[in-house]
Order: sequence, then structure tokens, then C-alpha cells
Amino acid sequence: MNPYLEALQQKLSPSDFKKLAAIDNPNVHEFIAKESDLCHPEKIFICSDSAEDIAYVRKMAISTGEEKAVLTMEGHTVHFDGEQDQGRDRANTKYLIPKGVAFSKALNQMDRQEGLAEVRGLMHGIMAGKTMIVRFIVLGPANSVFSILGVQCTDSWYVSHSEDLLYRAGYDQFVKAGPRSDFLRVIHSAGNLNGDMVSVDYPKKRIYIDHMDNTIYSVNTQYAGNSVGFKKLAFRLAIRKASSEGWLAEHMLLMGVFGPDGKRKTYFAGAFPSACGKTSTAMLPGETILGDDIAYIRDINSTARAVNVESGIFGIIQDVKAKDDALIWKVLTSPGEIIFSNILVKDGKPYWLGMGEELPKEGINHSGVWYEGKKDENGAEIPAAHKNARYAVALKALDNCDPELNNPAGVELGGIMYGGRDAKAYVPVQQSFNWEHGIIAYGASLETETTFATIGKEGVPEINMMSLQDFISIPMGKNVNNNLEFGRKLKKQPLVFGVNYFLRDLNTNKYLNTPQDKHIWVKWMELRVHGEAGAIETPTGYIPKYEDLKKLFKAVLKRDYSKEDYIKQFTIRVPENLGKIERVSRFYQENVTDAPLDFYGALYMQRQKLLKAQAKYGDYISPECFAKEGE
Ligand code: SPV
Ligand code: MN
Repeated sequence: MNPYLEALQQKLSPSDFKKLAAIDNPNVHEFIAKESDLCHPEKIFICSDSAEDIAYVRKMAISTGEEKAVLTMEGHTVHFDGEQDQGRDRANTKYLIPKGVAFSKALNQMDRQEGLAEVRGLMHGIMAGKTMIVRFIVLGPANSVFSILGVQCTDSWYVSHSEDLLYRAGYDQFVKAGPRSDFLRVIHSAGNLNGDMVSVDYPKKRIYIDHMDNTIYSVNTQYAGNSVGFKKLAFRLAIRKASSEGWLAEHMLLMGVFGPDGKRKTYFAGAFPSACGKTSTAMLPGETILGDDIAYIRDINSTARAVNVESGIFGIIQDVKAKDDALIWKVLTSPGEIIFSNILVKDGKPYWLGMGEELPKEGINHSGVWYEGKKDENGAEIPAAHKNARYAVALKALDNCDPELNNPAGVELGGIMYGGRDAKAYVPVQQSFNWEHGIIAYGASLETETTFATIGKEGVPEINMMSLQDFISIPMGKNVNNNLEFGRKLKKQPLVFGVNYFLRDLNTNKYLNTPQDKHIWVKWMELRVHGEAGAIETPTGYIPKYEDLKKLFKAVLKRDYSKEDYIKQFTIRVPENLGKIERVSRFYQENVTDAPLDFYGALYMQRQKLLKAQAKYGDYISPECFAKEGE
């Protein structure tokens, strides 16, 4: 027996000891022993992913009160996070950087030794009297070139239960793998909890990423984006692994889109910052969903193939309505395993903002007993439910879950889309001139506004490179270059599209599209992949022809699409686009020392094209001007 296993024996029941000993990997035992030494749990529970162990995790989440079984529907529970713990915490999430290593300035970072001392100091003895739960997960389908193994130690039954809904079980994979060290490690503690089982030490919340040891530390937080280690935390480590091995780890949805015959299916990946339409795109009615958050993409036989890293959805519930979101509505209102978070509960029923029903005037929410008009400690009114209230559910609960979800070879990508909250510049959908142009002008130049998914002010415009800004763990220029290189090696490159669901009228400030319109854009992309729709060349990319969209609007949404709407939506706004290029260039010049030359070259080209068009047609150019040029 290795010394780590021996040291752990006293904290393990005989059956837990047996489960851990079956994993013939001293590196695993060492990690658990080290974290047990640090956190001093009273007991350690090893989850072997058996039905019995999984049921036990769920039972404990409820019996400890981390999840409340107050909802009438079978399988539904609710978890509440603290008022200061309702989103990903950018300020307290930092990379630990060894001395002498350079990292892009825009990335939150600190000295590794100092960070380790601080966070390990905060975690010292933090699990006294509690159980440390050990979970084994495989990211991506099992037995696949995509698979990455991960271990998490946590004292939260809620976190552990969430992982059952969101990830593929990995215990057997660890048993099979034998001794190896290339697995991701996460150590999490919710810290001190109040009577409602909510983390209270939020001033001491820390999420630190130590890539030297492939380890993530997360403490004094429960919000899943900060605590479910296999989500955005392991993602940061996967980005580094991908970078060193020549593949891509992306903040992307994966979906299947049917062709006009209803049979041909083409797969798309899509990068959107949080709360910018990623999940609702992946769930478009009549299409199939493979994933809504994180994808790994590899070059396999010179084609781009992708898998969903996860197997569930941690989705925003605000604005989910019976009429517009029939698929997920059905899941959320039927029996089955779901963890709701930060919603309002009244008489055993869940309520959320924008659900299309009148909300009760009182109930239980993240603030405890809630009543209309209740104020927080700063005097601000507490809404019935939090904007970032969510649900966790396994993908297999959805009727339109794609059958390839667990295919070890992934799916071949026909196209990739990038979209942010861009009120002013980009048209609703456009296709890049080529791979490089798409990666640079749509991906690396992605601009958006901050949303409620992260703690802090909403609506602040920012650059969010490939929607990865919060997660990127390698120098930013290197990331751009990795993407460029990845595509250059492919024989069959996915087409690259830019989408913008948030374009507003410059005069009235009203949105120019309805949320349903995104369905038309993806259907147009599908036709483009198969050469079945034309396009008009503009300075920023190829845009759709009116006639094609008109047909699609009629066929898919049963709506008439007016020429007037088309012209408003697809007018090229030269001053706004020049402004975008300027902001993007400035951001990269100030923050990114290693941006490839191609990056500035592509922006320069786009600027020249815009200036040339401006000289000829003025500031706001109807798509019809460009259509005529092409004739
Ligand atoms: C996001 O905010 O991008 C999410 C939710 O997908 S989480 O990262 O878990 O906060
Ligand atoms: Mn996300």
C-alpha cells in the first residue's frame, strides 16, 4: 500500500477504502491525501458512480439543507447562493503565475507562491467536522481521444450532486487508467455556512488556478460557476493542455441544424459570452442540441471534429417561457432530476423572472423569506428571483438531445459562429471571407456588454476574445495564433460566421430583431455550408440576400420578412465599424504583446475596405449598393 492510501485509511469507511484502493494510481491518492491534510475533514466519501453512491450524494444534498426539497414536482430541488455569490467572481478569480513568466495584462493574475500561501491558508482546517466528497469525472465522451480525466475534492453535496447532472461519470475510467498523472485536480470548500446552508465568508472568496500543478482552488463560494470544478475551472486548465497539444478548448455550444429536406444535418459550434444567447441558440426548436457551454475541437483526418465536454446544462432560467422555449419549459415543468438555483418558491412551485406568468408577492428566495418590496442591506429592492437564477439538468432529459452526444469521435463541424452583445456595429449574420478573417474579425474582435452572469456592473462594453476572456489561461496572442494554425492545417475548414442578436436602431435604440430570428440565421448558415444560398460581399463579410431570408422567414417562422427590415438590419454602418476596429486595436496594443502580425493585418484590411466603401457611398450603406456591385 502506498503511504498516501495508508494515511487516508483512518478517514475512510472500509467500503470507501476499497473503492479508492481500486484506483491503482498513487498520484490520485497523493492529491486526496494532500488536500485532506490541508482541510482536515472528519470523513472522506469516495463516490464510485454506482447508483447507490449517486443516490447517497443527492440524499445528503437534501438532508444537509444545501438543497431544499420544497418543490412539489418529483425530482426537483432548489439551492440558494448568498447575495454576494450570485455569479462568477472575476475579481477573485486569479491565475497563479510563477516568477518570470509573462501573461497578458488583461488576465487577472498574481504571484504563484503568494497565491498558494493565501488560498491554502484560507483552506487550512476548513472542512473540520465535515465530509470531503471525492468525485471522478471524464470530460468529453469516455474512451475517446478527447477524454480528459478530473478529480474533485469538495465539502459541498450540492456541488457534487450538480456534477452528476452535468458531467460524465469517471470513476471506472480512473480504475482502468492505472497510474498516470495527467488528470485535472480541483479542491473546493463552501467554507462557513449559515443556518440556511449558504456560504457566508464571501470577503474570503478565492478562486485560484495553479497550472503548474494542474490544480484549481475554490473557497468560500457555492455559485456553480465558481465551485463546480469541472465547469469553468477545469476549462481553464484544458485550454492550456489544448494549446500545448494542438487542439482547441472553446466556450462554445454544439448543435445540429437540419437542411431544407428535414434530413440532412450539419453541426455547428458557437461562441457567445455568458447570457448572450448561447443556450437559446443550442435549443432552437426542431434542431438538436449537443452542448450549450464548452466544446473540445480536434483535427481528425484533416476535419474539425467536436465534442461536448459536459453532459448537462447549467442554464439561465430568466425569460424561459412556455411559448418561446417549449423544449426546456417541458423539462422544467415535468418530473425528473433538476436542481433550480436562486429562483422564488411559493407553495411548492418554482417561479422566475420573465416566465410569462404573474409572480407571487411573497415566497422563499435567495434572501430567505421574501415579500414584494423587501430591501437588501444597501436599500436596493430584492427582486422575486435573481436574474442569474439557473437550472441544472442532464442533456438526456431533453427531447432534442443529439444522438451523437457520447460519440467518442465527436461530430464534424460545418461551421463556427461568434456572437456578442453588439448594439451598434455588426450586422445580424455574416460569413467571413476566409478562416483567418473570421477568427480575427469575428472571434478575436468579439465585443460585448457585461451581463448578470458575472458579479459587477451590467452593460459595460468590453472586448471578450472568442467569448473566452474570463477563462483564457494562455497568452492571448497565442490563443489567436492557435486558432489560425488549427484552421490552416484542415483540408476542410468549417465556415466562420459572425452573429449579433443585439443590434439596435441607431435612432430609437430598439432591438432590430426578435429572439426567434436567430433560427433564420442558423438555417442560412446551413445552406451556405452546402453552397445552397448566395451572399453579398460587404467590407465586413458576406451577408445574406434578401430573397433567401424572405423564404427562410416564411418556411421556418411562418412570418413575412420585409425589405425594409432587411435593409435596416443589414445596412453597413461605417462609423460604428471603424470605431470597433479602433477599440479592438487599442485593446490588443495595450494588453497583448504577442498578437500575431496577421491580426493587425486583417483589421487593417477591414478598415481599408470600409473607408473605400465610405468614400463611394457614405456612412450608412444599404446592402443593395453592395448587391449591385456584385452583379
Ligand atoms: C457562464 O457564465 O458562462 C456559464 C455559467 O456558463 S457558469 O460559468 O457556470 O457561471
Ligand atoms: Mn458559459
